[in-house]
Amino acid sequence: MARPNDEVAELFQEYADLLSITGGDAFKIRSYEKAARGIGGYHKDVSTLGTSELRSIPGVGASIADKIAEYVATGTVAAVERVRQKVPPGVRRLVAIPTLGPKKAAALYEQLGISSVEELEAAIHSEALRGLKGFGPRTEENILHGIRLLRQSGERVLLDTALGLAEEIVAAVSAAPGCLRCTHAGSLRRFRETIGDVDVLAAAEDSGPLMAALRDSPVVAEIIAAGEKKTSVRTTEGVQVDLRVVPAAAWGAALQYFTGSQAHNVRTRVMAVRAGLKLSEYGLFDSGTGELIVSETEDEVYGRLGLPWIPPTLREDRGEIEAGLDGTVPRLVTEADLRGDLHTHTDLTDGVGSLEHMVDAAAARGLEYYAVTDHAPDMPMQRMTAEKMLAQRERVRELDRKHPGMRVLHGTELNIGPDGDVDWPHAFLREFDLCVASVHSHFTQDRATMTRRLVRACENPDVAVIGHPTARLIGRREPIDVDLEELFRACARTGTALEINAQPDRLDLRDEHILLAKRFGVRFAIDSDAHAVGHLGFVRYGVGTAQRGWLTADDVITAWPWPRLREFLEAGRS
Ligand code: DGT
Ligand code: CA
Ligand code: CA
Ligand code: ZN
Repeated sequence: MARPNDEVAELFQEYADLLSITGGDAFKIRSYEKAARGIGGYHKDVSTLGTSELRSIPGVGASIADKIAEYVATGTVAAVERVRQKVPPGVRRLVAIPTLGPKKAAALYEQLGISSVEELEAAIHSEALRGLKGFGPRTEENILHGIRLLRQSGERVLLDTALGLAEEIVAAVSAAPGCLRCTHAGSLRRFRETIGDVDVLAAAEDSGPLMAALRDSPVVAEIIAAGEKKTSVRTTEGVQVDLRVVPAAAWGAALQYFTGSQAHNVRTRVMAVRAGLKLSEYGLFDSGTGELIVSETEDEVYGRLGLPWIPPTLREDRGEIEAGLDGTVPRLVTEADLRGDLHTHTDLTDGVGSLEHMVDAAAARGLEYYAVTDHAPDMPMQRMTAEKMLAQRERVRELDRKHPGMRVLHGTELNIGPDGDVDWPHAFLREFDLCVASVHSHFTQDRATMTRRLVRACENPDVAVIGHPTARLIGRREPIDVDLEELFRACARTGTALEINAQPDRLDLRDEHILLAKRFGVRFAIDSDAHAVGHLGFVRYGVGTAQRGWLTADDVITAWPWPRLREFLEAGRS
């Protein structure tokens, strides 16, 4: 996704929060929130659009289009700056606490003068919030929990933020004179779900121009350290980036070293020693003569250690070394293996793309099948009805005819109720091509109740996929408490797939749980859960996560050809 869109979306969301803190008009607040979603999900870079085209973005009218143009031209929006002046930065930070929100933040500031997370914590402990309207003991507990979550997610950023940043920096460094190679390494190359800092590696004889290219990048806010071998900077978004430059002859060894993980590297270093070699950040050396062994590729490095090349997503010391020695490293599922997407939304519910637009974009990605799965009625704010669903189905059937190369499926995302029931009766559900079912409420049930609830959903013959199975939001909401092994057994027994939801703030199921589920014989659906055209590409994060769970294309139903998937769906229903 284009970065200017993200910047503008974030700015408008901040504006909505600020307006809400300062008691702004509710309609205006909602319209900026809606515009933020529309812009964030829009498929074209807003900095390249004229005002009339800006107005065709969902949620963008004349005045918002002007503000986008103002931002593109000047880098700021005067109206946002004005309201920023009125609210201390500490109060804005309060809004970032999960479950707090702008209204409560405003009340805390106005009535108690609380203007930082630390002050809020102290106020709760000294019971200063007691008697404040809308703040019971339960709220206090939620706020403290929210503060803990905020601190846990700490300085780590989500995959899409880190990857967007890395791509921008790799492009800038690659364009510098004398740059022979450049790529990102570290946890980002391993597709860990959150990224501490972004590691970029380059090869050149002379590192000077490459380091300069990084320092001069417009995303850099601060230079932490500038050396000949390594430069560290902090970006405007607060992310640290380390650039290391090595000679081309050491590229393979350096890339292997800086990709990590540390646990994996400990294993490879020991193997090197046993082979009479020394493997370090400076290269691969003969430990007798101290001579640098030319190792321009990782392939050569692993080869010297008696191993096949190991995919970065496996490098966590979770058995990949043993598999390498045995010759049993799996052929991992790749993005090119994916044939379809089984969980997506449109503007009929909370998406921002129209049905036609979403389907066209899916076809342009070359998908073989694509399911539209808008929310079901038990999620009240979506205002879904059976009539709307049936009307959408007609349009889906038409689009299916319009795209002979792609099967357009009509599905829905059901809500798994507190007892495991779903929205509609069987007679209505069986007319869908498939149903995804997800937990969207009652997140805090005890483990036994939650487990029974999910197992019942699996046992429902119309439910083909459990969406975002643990319902976590990274850094914002804990996973539900469920007996995973019980759930995995139920999935395997009933032929229900578990989703690997590829939204970067979900990645749910996560890697370790995927590894475990696979042992129970569970199948997986890598889905974008797209709410906008620009989200369809999120599947790359789902694939990275699936790889970290050691999955092959055979484990992933969205990598299966349609006839095999159809059989799976039918078998689950009989
Ligand atoms: P992060 O940044 O916390 O998300 O995780 P990584 O894995 O990117 O860790 P980072 O940035 O500290 O270092 C990048 C890679 O460099 C790491 O995966 C392995 C390697 N590395 C860094 N420090 C050490 C070390 O002290 N020993 C070894 N063996 N490897 C290291
Ligand atoms: Ca790192
Ligand atoms: Ca680093
Ligand atoms: Zn959902």
